[in-house]
Amino acid sequence: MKVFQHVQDLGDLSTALAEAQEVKRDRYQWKHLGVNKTALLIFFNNSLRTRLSTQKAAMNLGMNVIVLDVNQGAWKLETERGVIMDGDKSEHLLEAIPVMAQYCDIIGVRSFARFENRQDDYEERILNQFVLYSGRPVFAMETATVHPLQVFADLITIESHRRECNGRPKVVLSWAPHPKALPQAVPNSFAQWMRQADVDFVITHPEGYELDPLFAGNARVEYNQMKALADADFVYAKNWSCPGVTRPEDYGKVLDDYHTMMDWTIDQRHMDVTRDAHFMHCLPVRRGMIVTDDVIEGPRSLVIEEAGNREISATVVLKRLLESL
Ligand code: AN0
Ligand code: CP
Repeated sequence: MKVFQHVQDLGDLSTALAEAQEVKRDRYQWKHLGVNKTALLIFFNNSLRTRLSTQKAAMNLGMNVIVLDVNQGAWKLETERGVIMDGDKSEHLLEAIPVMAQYCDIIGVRSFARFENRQDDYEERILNQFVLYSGRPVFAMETATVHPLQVFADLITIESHRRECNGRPKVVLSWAPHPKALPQAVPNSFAQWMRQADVDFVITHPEGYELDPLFAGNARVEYNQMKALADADFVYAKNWSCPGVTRPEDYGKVLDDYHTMMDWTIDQRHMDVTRDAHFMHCLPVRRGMIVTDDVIEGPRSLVIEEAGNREISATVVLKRLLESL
């Protein structure tokens, strides 16, 4: 595997899930693979989980790790070609990428959607430049449109609770309110991966938040949140801004004042219509907006387990990338 961005990059998903189980059994068994190999983790945006779990995964595999926060300490990077660089940016990404590649064997990139131009975001212009100009295997640590390490961990989490469900699990991705515009990376990837998984998948969101069919395909959408949640086994809450599928001019916008959308916050009233569902969220989460304190703290909440499985998903992915060197 030279690039990790989409579910297809892993090949057969059940093989990858079996590999995750093998990692869980003993996460240090491939310690020899990464000896004298260096992972460079590049963050254009903040992170707690991705930063820590990916470093831990690299260490599990015996790798060295370098972490770079581009906006703190490095030169500000220009990403557009053809500009006269007379502003605050001292270096161009097109020099920075091959330079950074000199010092590592594998590169992870976190670069969120910028919401300036839908096409630039959905073409993954930043990630693709790393793929093109680094000559190294590259993996997404949440890019403009995807967050595969997160949803791989989420799927590992769902798999380990599958047996508690009565038959094929019903997994509901529910939009929830948030005061600021957030990317579509998590719901895009979640939809893409759930469509490949052995689950009954339903998406619920207010009208106007339709995910790009590139990721959601023909997944079932139920606009009535309570109807969607009925008999759910897993409730995966997440906010996302307008994907701009039907109205490109709304891309990246919060369509309604969040004060008017607080019915969508996952509280016990929502959980009561489910089949005693597990609550899931990728974190970080805003309590009182996305979910109430009692639900996230309750016995059915899986949020800490999901975060723990980030180390597992990252170990599988880095192992696959190391094997390709
Ligand atoms: C980010 C997002 O929604 O994409 C990261 C989630 C893993 N969340 C925030 O910026 C709060
Ligand atoms: N879930 C997740 O990716 O968290 P961070 O943004 O803290 O890395």
